[in-house]
Amino acid sequence: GAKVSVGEMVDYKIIGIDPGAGIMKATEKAIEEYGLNDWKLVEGSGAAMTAALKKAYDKEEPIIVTGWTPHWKFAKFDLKYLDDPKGVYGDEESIHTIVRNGFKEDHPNAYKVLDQFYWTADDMSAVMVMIEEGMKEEEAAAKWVEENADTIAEWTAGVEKVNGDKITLAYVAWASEIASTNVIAKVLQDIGYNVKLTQLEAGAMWAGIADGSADASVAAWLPVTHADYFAEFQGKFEDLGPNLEGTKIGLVVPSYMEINSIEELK
Ligand code: PBE
Repeated sequence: GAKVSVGEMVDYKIIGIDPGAGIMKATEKAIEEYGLNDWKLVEGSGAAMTAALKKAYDKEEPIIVTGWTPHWKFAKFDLKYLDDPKGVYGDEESIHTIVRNGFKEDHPNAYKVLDQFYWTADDMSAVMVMIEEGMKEEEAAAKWVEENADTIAEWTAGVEKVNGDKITLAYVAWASEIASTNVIAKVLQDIGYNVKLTQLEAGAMWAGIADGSADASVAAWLPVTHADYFAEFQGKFEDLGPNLEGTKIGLVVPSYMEINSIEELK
C-alpha cells in the first residue's frame, strides 16, 4: 500500500511549548520557509511537551517536538535533531545574564556574582536531571552548589556578604532555566541576599528587567532565540554576557523515527 507520511503519522502536529518562547517564533518561521502548509504548531508548556514526548516514546510512537539543549530529555530518551539546511534555528548560541539598569550601583555584590556566573551544559544538565528524577528544585540546586565548591568560589571571588538585601530574579518555566535560576538564587542566598524568584512568560521576563520590576535574569538566549526581545528592550537592560555557551534549539524527534531533516516533513 501507499507509504504513510510522517505528517499523517503525527497528524501534522509539532508539539510546541509556551507561546512567548523564541523557539515558537523560530518554528513558525520554519513552517513558512520549508513550505509546511499543512502543519500546525501546538502551543503548551515545557512540561506538557515533555509529557507528550514521554508518552509517545514509551509506546515507540512518532512525535515531533520543539526541543533545546541543554535539556534532561537527551539524558532520558534517545533523541535527534532534524537537520535544518535553511538555518532557521540559527547556530549554536549562548545563554546570557541580563540585569536592570542601575542594578550594579544598588547591589554591587549580587552584580559581581551574576557577572562571574558561568558554567557548562553538563553542569546545568546535572541539576535538571536531579529535578526530573523527583528532587525539589531548591534541593537539587543546593546539592549542586554543595558539590561544586570550586566553581562557586570562582563566582563569588571578591564578593562581600550582605544582610538580607532583597533582589528579584525573573525566569520562565523551562527546565533549563528552572535549574540555572535556582542555582544562582542559592548562591546569592548564601551570601546574604533575600532572593525572590518570579516565574513569568518570556516577554514579561524581558519587560520586567527593562522596567526595573525585576532585577536580573540568567535566561536570555542570544543572539537568535530572544533576538526580538533583545531588540525591543535595547538600552533598557545591561547584558552581562554568556553564563553558558553551546546551546541549540530545533525540532527534535525520537531516534527510532526514520526521518532526518525538516525538509522531509513536506
Ligand atoms: N527555550 C529554552 C527558550 C529559551 C530557553 C529554548 C525553550 C526559548 O525558546 O525562548
